Amino acid sequence: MTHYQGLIHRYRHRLPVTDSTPVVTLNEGNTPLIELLNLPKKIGFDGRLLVKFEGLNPTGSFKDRGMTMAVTKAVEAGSRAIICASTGNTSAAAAAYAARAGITSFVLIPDGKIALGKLAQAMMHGAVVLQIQGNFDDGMRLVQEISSELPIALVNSVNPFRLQGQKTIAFEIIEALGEAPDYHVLPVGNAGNISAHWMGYCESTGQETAACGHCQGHCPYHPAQPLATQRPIMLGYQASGAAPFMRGGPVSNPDTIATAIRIGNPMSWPLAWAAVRESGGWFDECTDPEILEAQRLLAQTEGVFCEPSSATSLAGFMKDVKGGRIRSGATVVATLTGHGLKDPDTAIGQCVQPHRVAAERSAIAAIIERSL
Ligand code: AN7
Repeated sequence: MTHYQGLIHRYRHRLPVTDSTPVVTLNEGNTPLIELLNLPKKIGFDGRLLVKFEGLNPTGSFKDRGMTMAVTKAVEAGSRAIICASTGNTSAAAAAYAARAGITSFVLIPDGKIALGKLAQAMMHGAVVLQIQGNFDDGMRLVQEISSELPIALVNSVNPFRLQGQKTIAFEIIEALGEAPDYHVLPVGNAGNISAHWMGYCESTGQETAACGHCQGHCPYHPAQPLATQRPIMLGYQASGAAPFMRGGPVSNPDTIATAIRIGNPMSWPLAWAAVRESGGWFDECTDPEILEAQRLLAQTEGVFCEPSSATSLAGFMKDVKGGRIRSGATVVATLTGHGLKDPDTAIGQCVQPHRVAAERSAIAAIIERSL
């Protein structure tokens, strides 16, 4: 077969798999890198701004990159069940890849605090859904305890195979641009993704990173020749109500409308700090109104609909452009981590509501004339 078959097939020489590994894939990865044409002008940025639209993965988020690896390795090791805690997207991906593999998935989600589309996905793919009376951090603690006692594979990003899959985003960006960008901006929740991006960029330039020391020996996968000459400056943005990296330690009652990143005690704390420190970058935070504003601006000026958490990358970037912290003329890539359709409630709640109008030509024409 010659058609695209997912990131494990595409990058098998740079991932911890062998020819006999039973690959579980939904053809994830290979997402579009879209250059923004209108938004940069609007915010007064004179460089290039491109978005890597991870919302176009099979379950609508970047989690599919990690989940193809985690479930593949779980099946290879003989697991019949997987478990995760999730703010929504991990549970959707875990449920889908478990269905694909024919194994059982258990997902712990915070009661009432996950977007509707994600809940629908976990249920539809047949996961055993446990809505806990607690937040993501409580769920994370519980799944670590349970997976250490029962024969169930833990597929949160503390599983090193998750980051191995997610690092492939950097490979795709370098291939598309012919070089790494000057800056890479992304939202930070549990902090696995920023760590994985950095691992991918470091491997592509042949450089070592703290992440190598934590992936259980699975990153001697540097290509023979470096594929890029530079690594980007990594900028990680959090929601103000859930910003442990800004507070210097865990936050006990995280809250934000961007429910995907409603996380107070990120698991990849040291790796994320290493990414920011080694790249000369920084963390910053955005308020909920700033996040929603960025989500709307992107949707309405570029036709790209991401979920609120994903828009945190643009909200933060816009703030840093305004503050003069971004070099003039730079090439910037923003990861849009999930699709806007995941969270229809938040989208509908912040937009101009539909006109309610009689099914009559004159009434409709009147509204059109007013809006032209
Ligand atoms: C859309 O699904 O943690 O910093 O349990 O869904 O790697 O955690 C989701 C995280 C950003 C943050 N954007 O990434 C989960 C979960 C979206 C997300 C993040 C998430 P990390």
